[in-house]
Amino acid sequence: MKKIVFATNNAHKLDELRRMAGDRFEILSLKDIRCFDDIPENETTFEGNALAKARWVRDRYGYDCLADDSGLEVDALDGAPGVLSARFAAEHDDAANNKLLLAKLQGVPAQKRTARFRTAICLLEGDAEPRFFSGAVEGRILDAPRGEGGFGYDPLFVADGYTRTFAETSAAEKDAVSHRGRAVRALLHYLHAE
Ligand code: ITT
Repeated sequence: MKKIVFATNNAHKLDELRRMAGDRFEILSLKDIRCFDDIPENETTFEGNALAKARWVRDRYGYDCLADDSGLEVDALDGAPGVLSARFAAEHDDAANNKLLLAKLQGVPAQKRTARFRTAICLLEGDAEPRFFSGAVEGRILDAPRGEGGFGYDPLFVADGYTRTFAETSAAEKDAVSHRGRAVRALLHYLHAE
C-alpha cells in the first residue's frame, strides 16, 4: 500500500485526511516517523508554508510527503488572520483565537461578517515537482460560538447555504463542503489516477 507522511502536528487535520482517504493509502503521522521537529512556517502564503512543511519532512526523513497550510480570511479584517490563523491571539489556543476574532469584529453587522476558510495542500512525491491542491469555502462569522465539534474557528463559522456552524455539523457534512474536503478530494483524485 502506498505510504505518505502527512507533515502536520494538528491531530484534527490528520483525522480529517484519514477519514476521507479510506484504506487505499497509509497516511503516516509525524509521530509515526518519530519526527518531533518544530517545523518553521515563515512564508506569506498558504502554498509557501505548505511547501516548506512538506519539504522539511521529505528532505530530512526521506518519505513522500504532504502538508496542509490553512486558515480563515475575514473580509472586514482585510483577510486576517490568514496565514497567522493558528497563532492569531496565542499559538494553537483555539478559545483565545476565537475570542480575539469576536473582539475585532465587535459592532460589525451580520452582512459584513463574510469570510472564507482556505487550504493549500502540497504533495512531494519522489523527485517530481511539488503539486498543489487547494480548496476554499465561503461563509460568515457569527457573534458567539456554537457547537462542540471540529476545531479552530469552526464554532464561529457558518458556510453559505447553511445555518449550523462547522462545529455543529457532522464530520461528513463538514467534509462535503469544507476547504479541506475540497482540497483532499482533488488530491485523492490525482493519487487514484496515478
Ligand atoms: P500544522 O502546521 O502542524 O499542520 P497548524 O494547526 O499549525 O498545524 P496551520 O499553520 O495551517 O496549521 O494553521 C491552521 C489554523 O487555521 C488552525 O490552527 C485553525 O486555527 C485554522 N483552521 C484551519 N482549518 C480549519 C478548519 O477546518 N476549521 C477551523 N479552523 C481551521
